[in-house]
Amino acid sequence: MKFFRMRLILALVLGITLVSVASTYLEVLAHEHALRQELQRRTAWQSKSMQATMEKSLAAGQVAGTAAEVVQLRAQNEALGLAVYDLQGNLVTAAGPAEIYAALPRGPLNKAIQQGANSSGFGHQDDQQWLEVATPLHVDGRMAGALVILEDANSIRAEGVVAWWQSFWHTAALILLIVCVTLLMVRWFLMRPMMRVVDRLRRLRTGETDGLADESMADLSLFTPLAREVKLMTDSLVKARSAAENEAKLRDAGEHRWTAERLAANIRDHFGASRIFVLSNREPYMHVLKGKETVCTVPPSGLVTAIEPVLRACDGVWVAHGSGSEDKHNVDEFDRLRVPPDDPRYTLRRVWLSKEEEAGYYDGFANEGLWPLCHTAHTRPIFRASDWEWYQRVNQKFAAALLKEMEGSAKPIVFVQDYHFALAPQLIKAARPDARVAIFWHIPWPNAEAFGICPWQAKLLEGLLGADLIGFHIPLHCNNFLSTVDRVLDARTDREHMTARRDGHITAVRPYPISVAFDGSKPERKTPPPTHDELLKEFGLRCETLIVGVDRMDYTKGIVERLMAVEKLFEEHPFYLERVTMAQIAAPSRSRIPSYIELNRKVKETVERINQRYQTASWKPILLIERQCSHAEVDHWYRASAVCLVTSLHDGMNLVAKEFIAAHDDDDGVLVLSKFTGAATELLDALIINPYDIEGMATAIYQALEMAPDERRKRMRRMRQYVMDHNIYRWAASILDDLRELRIKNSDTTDPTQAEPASAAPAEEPDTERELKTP
Ligand code: ADQ
Repeated sequence: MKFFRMRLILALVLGITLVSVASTYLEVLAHEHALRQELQRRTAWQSKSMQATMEKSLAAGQVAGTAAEVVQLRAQNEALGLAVYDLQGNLVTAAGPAEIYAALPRGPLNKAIQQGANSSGFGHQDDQQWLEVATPLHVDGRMAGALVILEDANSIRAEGVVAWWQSFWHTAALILLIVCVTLLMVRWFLMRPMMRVVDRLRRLRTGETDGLADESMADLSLFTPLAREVKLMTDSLVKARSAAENEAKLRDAGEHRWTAERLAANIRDHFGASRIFVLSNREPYMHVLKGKETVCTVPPSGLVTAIEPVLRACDGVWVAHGSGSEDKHNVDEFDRLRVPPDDPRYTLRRVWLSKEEEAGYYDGFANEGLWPLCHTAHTRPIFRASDWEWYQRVNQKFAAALLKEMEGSAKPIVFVQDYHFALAPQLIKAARPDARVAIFWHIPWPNAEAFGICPWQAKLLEGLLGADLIGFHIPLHCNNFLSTVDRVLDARTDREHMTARRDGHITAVRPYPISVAFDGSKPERKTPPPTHDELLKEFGLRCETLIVGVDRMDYTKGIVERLMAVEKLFEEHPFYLERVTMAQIAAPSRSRIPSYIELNRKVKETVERINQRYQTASWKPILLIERQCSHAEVDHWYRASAVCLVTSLHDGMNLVAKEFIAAHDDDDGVLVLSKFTGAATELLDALIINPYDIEGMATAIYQALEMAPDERRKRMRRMRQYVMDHNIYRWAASILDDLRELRIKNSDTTDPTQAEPASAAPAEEPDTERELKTP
């Protein structure tokens, strides 16, 4: 450090001195030049003023008179010397130092006589410097000689010396100032942040990681890229260390809980060279404008949480719709980008959709047709032939993009997501029979009669049966699916082994209840989570107990029914007035679709009506927050709420129920859960309700509010343990393990790049043979 400082000081002294000397030299030169010009101009002017007098004196022809004139003029003008020469250059008379006249260069004099014009030049002898100005003299219009004036030029040199001294002191002061400021800056802006980085790295090395990830790196902002790298490295090392500790604890306790790390290790160990490809409508990273800046956001989605560790572990490819406003500006020429942006581990391939494609495939067929078809929520599905056309085309488009990405990958694993891509499994399998294809259907599958409403049900089933494995949340949906296959297609289903066989191809149908990323590790919190008072302060409200509902604004979620149940609670138990508030956090969803616009209106109208009926100046029965919140915000609302209401009219699983449980690390809180959710089959300690029964719901909310603390804790602990043991990592691992366990003749024996389409295999011969582990 000392050596660095010495070198820095030396470099500063040398640098500043060099610059100062060079600039002073040029400055003095310029100043002297200006002074010389000024002296020349002044002397020439004096000479001109004496010229007439001297010419008159010469014309008189009396040397004595001329000499007297010279003496007088020299005295008047305070000149160093004054002399008159004849035409031959001989001195006629002079006043001033004789030794100078003896040494005077003849150049200016000769030039003046020969050219008949003023001439000048500087000269010096010993310490004396002078300016010599020779002016021609005429008598009767003819050249008669020259007048030479000598001016003292010593002052010019003296001024130069003064300038050098000034520069010296100036430079010295500057060096002192700059060295001090630089040393201070080095200390404040370089050494201090560096010492912090060193301290962080030391703490990482020695395992003192408490609160390390939360510490701000703001004072490293001068070195933004370095700060970012250090922050990322710290975060990932802290995570890795805590994951390793967690794993060790689990091993020690003989537990086999799934974690992101265990999932990643499982994928790496078992999938070998096989690459994993995911197809979903929603992308895991989205580029959007925030103010004037482009930011990369992660949509809050359980799916992203589940699939990310898988793709990260095996450097897979995720094909999805590029729906962010800035997405197109953030891909390469093949519409790909490496993600996560800060720590690239896998490839995101974006597929672009036109407005018509989005309207027909997404809004139309998927969300106005299949969504209400699969949810028994009494909203009539709308099937338009044009939407079906778009749905087919878009499925082909995504399948083509996926197949392109799969080129050159041996025995690829394909994991298709949701009801947006029912046709993709068949399209993919036909082109790449060596691929293992699974699809997970995130919404319910209704009974065969209900599904029969869809005019293209056979095509949808054929598309799905292209997959080797179809996953639903619960066994009921699997059974409904197999019944639909039985009823619609010429296929053989096997309820014992849960398979459907068609054209020699067997598809396994299994339940995989989806879950949340909860592995029991303590949430990283810089400060204690906000209380309900702190959360309500922003809205100018107060209450004693908070109830929460978190949903996409969707008619399947039973939001209006829930609001009516809360109203009923206040009607029947006015004690809760001004004591209990229900916060409904509703993320806008599918807002171009008429049934969603209508729901939005109805929810607002109901909230206003109930609030007008009961609200006071600082309390409201219902607080409606209509926006998409960050995961952390949602987590704060869960944590601050004593009761969570999940009242879906029909729901595949419902992740909100599990998120509420995961958030309550205080082991407190009551979940009121609709019996029409997949979650109700797992979370047996919730208060199970029928959302169509408003009174029953109100009673359950009352029970939740009145439940004894011990009872609440007992139930919550049991549910937390269940969700921890059945988390999202277990979900992903089960599906991928089952898919791996399938023994597909094509993929096990054929060179994948040479693989024949499935349809080319003889129909009678069993070309697939499977054994599935029990999930
Ligand atoms: P969804 O119908 O979207 O999912 P759900 O499972 O409840 O329903 O998941 C909603 C997610 O969105 C949750 O993670 C929740 O935190 C988040 N969310 C809701 N409102 C939000 C808000 N205002 N701000 C921020 N985040 C919000 C479909 C099926 C479900 C199935 C899932 C997963 O309909 O049945 O459970 O897929 O398979």
